[in-house]
Amino acid sequence: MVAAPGENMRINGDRLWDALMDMAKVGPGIAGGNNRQTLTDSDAEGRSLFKTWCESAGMTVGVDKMGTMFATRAGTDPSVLPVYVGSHLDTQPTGGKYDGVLGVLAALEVVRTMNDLGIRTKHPIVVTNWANEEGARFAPAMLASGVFAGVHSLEYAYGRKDPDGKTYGEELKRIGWLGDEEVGARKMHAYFEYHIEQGPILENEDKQIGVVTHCQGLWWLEFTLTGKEAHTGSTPMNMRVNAGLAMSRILEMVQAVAMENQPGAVAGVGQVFFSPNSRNVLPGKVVFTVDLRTPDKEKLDRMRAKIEAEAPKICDELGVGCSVEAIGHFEPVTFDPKLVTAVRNAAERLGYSHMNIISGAGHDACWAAKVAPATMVMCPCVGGLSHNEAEEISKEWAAAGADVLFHAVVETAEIVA
Ligand code: HGY
Ligand code: MN
Ligand code: MN
Repeated sequence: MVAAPGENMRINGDRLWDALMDMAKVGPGIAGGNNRQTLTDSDAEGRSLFKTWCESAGMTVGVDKMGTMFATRAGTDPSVLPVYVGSHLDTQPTGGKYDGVLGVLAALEVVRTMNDLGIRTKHPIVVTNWANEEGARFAPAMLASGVFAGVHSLEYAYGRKDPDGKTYGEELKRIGWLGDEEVGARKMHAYFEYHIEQGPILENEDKQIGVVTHCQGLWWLEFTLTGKEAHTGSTPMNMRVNAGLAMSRILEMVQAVAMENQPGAVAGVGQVFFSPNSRNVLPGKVVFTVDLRTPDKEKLDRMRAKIEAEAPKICDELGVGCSVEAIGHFEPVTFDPKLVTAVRNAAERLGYSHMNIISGAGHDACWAAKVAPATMVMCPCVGGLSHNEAEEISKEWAAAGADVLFHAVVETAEIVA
């Protein structure tokens, strides 16, 4: 066995960048990014393109019953577990070109480079495209990797509905990507995920590589407030049962709870539904999701308890009904120290500046870490901006992280001379 790839071994940055730009043409957004939401026709188109690329690289593609794609490059020893490496091709409705996509296409680039260099490894390599990482259309986020890790049942996942009432199971069948593999039947020797940071730290610290040691935990708390539909013009202020006002006061309270728990806590709301959502009707129902995160488990649960205790008091003052359901959760994650070291050693071997970092965003690696040793590699993004069509990275950043991924994956998969 060769201990590790030579420091001169690098991926083909131009080929990686071309793949990113070609995939970005599938499901374009309206401002230069992407809208390739889970289980839409554009998701299906992106999946087919990715499958073609994998097969051209000599890999065989399997699909499980959640629609997650697994492209396998054989190892020399079929008796050992594969090294998995991947991320997600689905995007936010106003997503960028790199969130998730960089990790999937960099994993493909690792295999393409291994083919170019004639590298054989003891462990197979499996390039993975997890279905529904974003949770934008079907909550919660990381749904398919959650089923894979045994956190969600397949039945729960199939029943998740989008805002139009369509279910995950129906849509997966409709786009023709319902696979036959049992979800979670695959066992992993290790899992790597390469991802843009989606925050400002690496760029501000002028570091090329994030050595991801942890990921912060999350709660998604879906509030349903019940007011009384009434005329916005003729209803006196003292007669209103104003669910919209209650929501705004709850958002202020959520902000205050996050600020009371600095540093290292975030909370906010990205999605609100008013019903009937008519300009001159006070809402009878308001539904919104609080997204709460921190790397500290005790703080995470304490903040959730505070928010869930304060919200009903706010609503009571206004005569508004209040119910809450936790629709998403994962505890803070500690990634595998051995794999974290492999990433750090690769960055050093390749001469890339690097720093330890805690992931602010959630990733499929968080669930993979429940069933296998897992870790991540990060690259900076411009202005720390993500979940915005203006998300941007440099070609050099993309390639540097992919080089580190290549070295860490190939080393873990054990090169056969
Ligand atoms: O919400 C997240 O952290 C991820 O982008 N799904
Ligand atoms: Mn992502
Ligand atoms: Mn995302």
